[in-house]
Amino acid sequence: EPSRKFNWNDYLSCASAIAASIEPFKSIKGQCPFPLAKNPFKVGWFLEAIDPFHQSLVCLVSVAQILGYRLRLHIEGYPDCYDFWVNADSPFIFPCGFCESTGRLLSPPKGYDPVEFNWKIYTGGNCKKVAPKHCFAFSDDMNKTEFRIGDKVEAVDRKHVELICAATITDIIDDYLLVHFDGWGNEYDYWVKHTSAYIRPIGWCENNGKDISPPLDYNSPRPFLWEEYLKYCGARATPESSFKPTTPNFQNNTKLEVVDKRNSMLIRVATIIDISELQIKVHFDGWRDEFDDLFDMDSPDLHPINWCTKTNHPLQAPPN
Ligand code: MLZ
Repeated sequence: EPSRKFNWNDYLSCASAIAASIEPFKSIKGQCPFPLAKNPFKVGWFLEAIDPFHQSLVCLVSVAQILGYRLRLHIEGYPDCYDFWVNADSPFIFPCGFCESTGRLLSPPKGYDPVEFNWKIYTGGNCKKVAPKHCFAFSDDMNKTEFRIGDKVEAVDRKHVELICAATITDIIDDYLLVHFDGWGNEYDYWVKHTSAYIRPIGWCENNGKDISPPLDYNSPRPFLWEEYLKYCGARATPESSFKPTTPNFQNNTKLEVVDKRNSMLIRVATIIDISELQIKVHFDGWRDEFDDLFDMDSPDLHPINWCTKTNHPLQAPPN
């Protein structure tokens, strides 16, 4: 059991290293970066979740595995290779019936028609149960932001962070926004907190001397002119005053606990080795540099030291 043997105090003093401050984690996870409650979920329970591979979709999932405060979710009707891990307080998981009661279309298990599919029949015909509502961190579906669905913004493409593109807010849940890139497929869509530095008001690129990626499907005059495009779409730009971009203040050369994306079940001892405007680069202690990995600043897979111990999750100690 690597988690029992590994002791952060000894490790930090031996390496004369310092732990990452918990401040940046607060700006990602909220006031308390360490969960106060136990993981309330049980293996086999059904719930609804944002599909991490196609974030505009909410799909029916079941809990396949529980590890400390994390869950491995299985997308019903799809192979296990699409299983994914979330924290139990993820804002992107919902009780069964969420889509139905909020006017969204649930993505059904493979082979079912999205309109005909009835989650009650599907989950009732099985010995699994639906996860009770009190398990979920999300409280309601209210828009807690000044953004409106249909608003135009400039947004960073998470898959190509060097690009800032014309985008539309296509859904809102609580204080999270769904970003869609105009003219592009939904594989680039992502959810982001409304205070994120990934979204900017229109005109931001121009004011900051950066090129904007124009909408793909718009025969734009060169250079791309937002004013004309807004008129063409009949859309509103979110007012600049509604943006409150915050950047977590991570520090170089500090230690933390990080999910290994090559095997997301594992959380490893790691060091921040580079910080850019939107991402941090992490080195996994004891591993070769080729395993260094980039994480978005708001990634739910970055944790302060002792997160694993406090949440009863194994921590992979650096190999000797
Ligand atoms: N080179 C890539 C860039 C895609 C950028 C999409 N931005 C929303 C391509 O052309 O596929």
